Amino acid sequence: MSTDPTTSAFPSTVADDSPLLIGTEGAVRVLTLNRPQALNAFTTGLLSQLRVALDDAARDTAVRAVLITGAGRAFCAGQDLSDPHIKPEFDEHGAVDPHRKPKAKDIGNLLDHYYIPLALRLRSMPVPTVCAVNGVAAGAGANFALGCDLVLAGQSASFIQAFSKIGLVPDCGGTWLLTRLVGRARAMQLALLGDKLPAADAQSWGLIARCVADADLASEAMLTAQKLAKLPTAALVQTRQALDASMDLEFEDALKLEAKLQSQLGYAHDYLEGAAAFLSKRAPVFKDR
Ligand code: T3D
Repeated sequence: MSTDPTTSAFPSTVADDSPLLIGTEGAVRVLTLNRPQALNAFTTGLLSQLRVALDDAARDTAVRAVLITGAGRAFCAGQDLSDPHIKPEFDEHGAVDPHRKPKAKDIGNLLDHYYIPLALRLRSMPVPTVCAVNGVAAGAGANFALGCDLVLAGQSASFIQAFSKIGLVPDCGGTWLLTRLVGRARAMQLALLGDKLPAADAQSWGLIARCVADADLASEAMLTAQKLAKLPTAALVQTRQALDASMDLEFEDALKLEAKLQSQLGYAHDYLEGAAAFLSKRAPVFKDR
């Protein structure tokens, strides 16, 4: 992965100074957060562009996997705290003026209008998603990464639930994701203390799929995305839905959901192709989405 703060490891079809770089390699759409001077922190502009880019990838039937990463030394430092949409009022010493009632800015509105639609869009993508975490992922940046289907991180990357340090609760799905990924005890430790969790520990805790050498991250993430792109997309996406749903289901209801999904998939091209290819000892060509 690139450590040059001005470049990305992947090609892009948009201007180099755009906050979101968009590229395509085969059937993989690559989205690169590109505000390296602010560690790719989310502005409302970047959040909007990201959502539009995910919508485009979802609509484009040639896209069979999405790979998301960051330019420069960080993946994403979460919400840009200098964004005028949320920046609190300070006095000249950088302190909130106790004599002046701060003008209220409802952070919940920011979540309603930007983060919630983005997190829902990511989690409902009709193709698998891979995140290549190339450096620190903090706050909403960490939870956006963890919302992807497969998360790979470079060995120098880290995950920080930075919210408690600024008086907030984990958002962008953090409360839901953390408890499911690492259990309540570790979720509480991450969320309350806000300490940095190195990528190797994130892997051993089960927070992410894999920690790889920094130099291998871009190629490993692309290899993973290309591999996913060749697999039966509809089955992969329904697997995501079934695994997520299973956390709230009784065992028997999970069995019934599996049967319902198999009923649908069993009539689809990809299953017929997969079974036929296996029996005739050839490679399958999947195309359902
Ligand atoms: O409105 C709401 O807040 C609701 C939404 C909440 C969602 C959230 O994501 S809340 C959490 C927001 N994020 C944070 O609190 C993390 C803040 N950043 C950090 O703690 C540190 O920057 C890191 C641990 C991520 C990295 O530390 P380090 O030492 O490697 O880098 P640095 O020197 O702190 O940062 C480098 C530059 O990026 C620096 O700018 P400068 O001084 O070189 O001009 C720094 O200000 C800028 N930067 C880093 N994080 C943010 C940021 N600028 C704006 N917003 C940021 N979040």
